[in-house]
Amino acid sequence: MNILLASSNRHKLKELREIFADTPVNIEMAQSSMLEGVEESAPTFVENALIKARALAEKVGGPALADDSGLVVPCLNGAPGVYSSRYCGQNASDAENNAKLVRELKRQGFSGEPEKSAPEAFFYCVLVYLEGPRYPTPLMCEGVWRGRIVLEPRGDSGFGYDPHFLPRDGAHTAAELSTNEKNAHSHRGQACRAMRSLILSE
Ligand code: ITT
Repeated sequence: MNILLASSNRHKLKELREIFADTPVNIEMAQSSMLEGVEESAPTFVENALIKARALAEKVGGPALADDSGLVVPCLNGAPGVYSSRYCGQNASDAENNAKLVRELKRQGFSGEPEKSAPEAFFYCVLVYLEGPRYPTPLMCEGVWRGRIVLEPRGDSGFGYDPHFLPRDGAHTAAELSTNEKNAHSHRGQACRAMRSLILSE
């Protein structure tokens, strides 16, 4: 069974594929032309995931999966939130977004010391699976991964804000974990395992 993912983020694809690896489900990335002009214009993750899944389902006339995710920092009023991939501007790199996150936290008075008083944050992920563009019951699964933001980046695996995210009760940032280790705890891992059960039980 092939499922098309409404995403151009190869890191997401890699993480999702690992979780579906021992199932008959094969996740394929949609061609970028299929998602041209799709605007993630809503203020919540779930609405944006539906926008992406529906746009792709309409394009292909069949099933589509979408992931909308991001980092939420309560002391920054929830930022970067749904703007996580474009926190420092439309085509911002991970490095630029991370630098802005550190700047904003320093502006709030955080110095990075001691680490246990680092600002709290969480990663959020919602996966939406639509059987078709007009199908009335999308499958929706979410995951939350709680931790703190360290001002000094550590590790070089993963993507996005991983080098600054220290999971609760963990000694390593998300970027110091292998994909398997990250998936075992992460927001995307949780959402994906729930979605895997739903799709396989259909
Ligand atoms: P698509 O919309 O094409 O799927 P995107 O990267 O723009 O790709 P989102 O709009 O869902 O996807 O934004 C996700 C951003 O949130 C991502 O670019 C990272 O900056 C951040 N993010 C989400 N999950 C993350 C993770 O596991 N580790 C680090 N950062 C993550």
